[in-house]
Amino acid sequence: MPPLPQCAKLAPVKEAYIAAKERWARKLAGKEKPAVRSENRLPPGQRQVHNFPVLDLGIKPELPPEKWSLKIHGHVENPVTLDWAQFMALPQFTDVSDFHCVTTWSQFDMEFQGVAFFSIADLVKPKPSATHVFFKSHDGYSTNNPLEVMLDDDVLIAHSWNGAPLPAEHGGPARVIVPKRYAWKGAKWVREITFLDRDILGFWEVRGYSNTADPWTEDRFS
Ligand SMILES: Nc1nc2c(c(=O)[nH]1)N[C@H]1C(S)=C(S)[C@@H](COP(=O)(O)O)O[C@H]1N2
Ligand SMILES: [Mo]
Repeated sequence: MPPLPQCAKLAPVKEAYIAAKERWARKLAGKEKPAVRSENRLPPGQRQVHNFPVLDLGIKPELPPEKWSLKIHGHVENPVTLDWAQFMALPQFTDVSDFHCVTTWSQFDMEFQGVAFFSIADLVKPKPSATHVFFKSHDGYSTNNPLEVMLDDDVLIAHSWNGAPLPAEHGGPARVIVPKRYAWKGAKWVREITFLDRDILGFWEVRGYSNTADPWTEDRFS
């Protein structure tokens, strides 16, 4: 019997991380074909809009870039706190994706530019124990996602939208975008990212919203 391939011995998250890294290498080299989208791009129960509504907790933090920082820590080898210049010096990534809000509006073909979450992970190097990621924002908001979800090749921390700096009401100077989840899974005005060895529920997740938040199965409430 041939020996098991090396990856079969690795923890599942480690395998997911390596698979994501390979996908990213292909994508950044321009070799990755765009992901096959569903025939019908509109998830069930959603309607398409052509504006970009604003949803927040009634607080709009004022964050000039010189006051901005992003702390990234937890179960990682290299915890960092990035200032704006350091964040902007990371590899830049542009991706067009659809945006689905749980309040039933979807907007197609949103062009976001920023830093791929994968580049962030590559910088801080998650330990094998890291399984989940928790986000904290300047308005007191928080949300959480499995690390595997965050390593998808359309997930980014966006600083620009349709070629212009992300407006403050949409989370500027920088927000998280997780296209395959309802939009509450993407923290606006993100200030802290913690890699965890377990799941911790965020602001809406403790208030009855689904923890998985998959628009295609209408996974809205828990
Ligand atoms: N910091 C922060 N992030 C947040 C929210 C929030 O209130 N505060 N609302 C979430 C929800 S419910 C949605 S639908 C989207 C809305 O983003 P938008 O206002 O840019 O449309 O942001 C998500 N991220
Ligand atoms: Mo939302």
